[in-house]
Amino acid sequence: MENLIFPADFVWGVSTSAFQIEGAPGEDGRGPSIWDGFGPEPAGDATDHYHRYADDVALMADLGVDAYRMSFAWPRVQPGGSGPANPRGLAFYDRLLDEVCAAGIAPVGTLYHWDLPLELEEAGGWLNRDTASRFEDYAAILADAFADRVKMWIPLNEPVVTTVYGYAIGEYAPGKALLLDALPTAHHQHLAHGLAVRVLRAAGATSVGTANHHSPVWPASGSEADRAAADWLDALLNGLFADPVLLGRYPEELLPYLPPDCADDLPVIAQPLDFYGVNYYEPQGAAAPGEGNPLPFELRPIEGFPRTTNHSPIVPDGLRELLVRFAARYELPPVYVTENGCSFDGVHDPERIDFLERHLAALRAAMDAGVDVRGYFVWSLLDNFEWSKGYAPRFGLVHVDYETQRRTPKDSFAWYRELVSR
Ligand code: GBH
Repeated sequence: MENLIFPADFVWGVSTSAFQIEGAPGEDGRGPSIWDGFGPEPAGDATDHYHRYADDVALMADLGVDAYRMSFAWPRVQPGGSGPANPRGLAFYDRLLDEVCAAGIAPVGTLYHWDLPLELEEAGGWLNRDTASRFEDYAAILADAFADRVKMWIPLNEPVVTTVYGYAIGEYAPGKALLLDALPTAHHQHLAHGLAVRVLRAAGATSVGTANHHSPVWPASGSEADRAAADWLDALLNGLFADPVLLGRYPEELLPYLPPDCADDLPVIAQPLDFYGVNYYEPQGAAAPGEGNPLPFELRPIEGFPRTTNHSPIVPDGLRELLVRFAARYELPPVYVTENGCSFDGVHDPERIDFLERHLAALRAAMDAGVDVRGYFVWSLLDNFEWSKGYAPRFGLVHVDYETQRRTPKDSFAWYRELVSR
């Protein structure tokens, strides 16, 4: 830890998302979302944060973090995804934000972390351009209600994951396997982002950014064909989600898969941001497509690194590589790592401490190379519902016993507390 020297005003935080922790699916008028009942293990009560939020804020106060990144559940705020706000849904976030602020912690609010109101999915979800307009209305409700307390705003979490896992391969809700026909969902999410940025600013929000998932893409070999495949996958996973926002254009090779008039929306999409939030977990391998593969690439696992219980290769330097590359390619606003973390079992979790330590050293190296990084958020405060993987992977600094909902801070919690207090 001694080597991890960060600026005095560096923002230390933790991240969560509504659906992964709240539970209380039918309470106070919350509508159904695409994730209710999706996947092999339903979320059910999750960590019951909806009722235990005060305990969880107390844990964060004890942890000593500067900021808390959470998300609002759209189906609590607008049960069917449109129309007037549900006052009881807003009241929960009102109580939560007051509690967070009273603890001296800055709330960072994500408007959308994947729990789309089911009614909107039935109308086409993110394949439907109109969902972006619905999102604009939703953003206006949250902006009016909470711009006085939320310090940093993030319209959408990881639109790449919605496009790829939700609509292209169907591992995540809504479970569509459209392959490259999923790409219009990227454009509609970008439009939703841009419309929300405008609405948030109009309501007085002074810090609006992103939480984009990015991965360095590594070719399986030095061959021309593998490198071309890696470039294509890089355009899909990184360029498609960063270029429109930061450069005001789409990667050339993806234009055939996007709505024909998408360029008209780029001025709304490319509004200047106050920060660029990056979620980093692991690099992605790519190789030239084999016989019969309709895609221009093939995914390859990254070999030669230790893995988490969720089978992610642990590659701390990928974070430095990614940030340095981004800073060279784009004129970035201040950067925040809005998520980074790992799944390991047990309350004694030296593996997580090692993971965080090494990723922070890589982050420090990126800063030494000139990248303007202002903060870092651990994914996650609590063990929680890990989407299609259910409750098996444990990402928390705090252990949750799902039988009793008892919270137990892990060794990594004590380690992070020490780090952020220096
Ligand atoms: C983040 O996604 C999410 O923002 C967060 O909600 C999540 O809990 C966290 O990572 C930890 O995973 O093998 O089909 O189950 C990171 C990107 C993309 C990583 C999908 C896991 C596995 C898909 N994620 N991937 S699957």
